[in-house]
Amino acid sequence: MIEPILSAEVCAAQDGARPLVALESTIITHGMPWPQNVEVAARVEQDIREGGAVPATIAVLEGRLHVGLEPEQLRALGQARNVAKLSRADLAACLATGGTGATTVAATMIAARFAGIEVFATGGIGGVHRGAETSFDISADLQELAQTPVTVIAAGAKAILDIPKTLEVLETLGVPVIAYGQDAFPAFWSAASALRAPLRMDDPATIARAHAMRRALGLSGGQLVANPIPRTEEIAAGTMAPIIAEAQAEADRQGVGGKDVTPFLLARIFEATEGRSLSANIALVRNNARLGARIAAELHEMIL
Ligand code: PSU
Ligand code: MN
Repeated sequence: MIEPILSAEVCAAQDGARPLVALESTIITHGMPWPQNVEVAARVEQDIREGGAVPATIAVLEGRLHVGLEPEQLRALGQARNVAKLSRADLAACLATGGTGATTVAATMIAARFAGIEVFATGGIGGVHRGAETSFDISADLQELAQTPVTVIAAGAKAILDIPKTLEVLETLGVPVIAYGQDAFPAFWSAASALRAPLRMDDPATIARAHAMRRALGLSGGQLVANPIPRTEEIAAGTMAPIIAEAQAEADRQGVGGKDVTPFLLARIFEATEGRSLSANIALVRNNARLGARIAAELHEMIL
């Protein structure tokens, strides 16, 4: 009943059976300012190609699910105003009403699975927000990781979240959290948080094998691969802490709630740090795309 629209290169990749890596679009529309968002989106797609896989950026355009965007569609989405942010709760409604929206980690996982894509690279995932004990603000991304079998590569979680609580919820939900190449769980702009990740793997082949093993066992849900930002690009946690606290205080003052919380905090932090947080953000997304391409290539080899 629903036929996704594939980009030309995704279409060719599926026919020729090449490895695919999904990319989300909320990071473009709600996660980074224009025009850098469009440049980064194109650059990240290119990183995946250079890593030997094919990028599939996911979005809903005028009521159609797109798996892979043509360059002009990507540019238009990055410039458009009032694009909806689509999580699990919103995806079907947007398709049913002919809307246009960008997919979060949760919705991108759903679309990727639907299109047969098992690896997805992004920047940071949603999680348990600070103050969740009173706000109950826990991202639908965590539930999605528990039920949809896609391996997600992210640079850990931003300190706008409560990282210990986020890890606790992931453990409760039975989601493997795998630090790549180190013991510590990474903290987005910083390569290491104070917490140890539950699992560690040092090469893409092992991550691909673990993904395939979950499938063989019939386990629902995906894996979270937490890939640290390159050390040369990181920003010390102490530099970001007051900026994040100020953004959070402003969100509380303005009574920001629901799905507006994360985009509000991200926009405030970008303003407050000028270029610095953005260049770190770009470096870590690209790093995740490159790792995603290698994992997808390994997984692809295993099924040949
Ligand atoms: N965290 C980031 N950058 C982002 C997001 C989260 O560091 O761009 C986006 C992702 O699309 C993620 C979504 O899936 O925000 C989570 O939103 P919420 O907290 O409302 O579930
Ligand atoms: Mn939320």
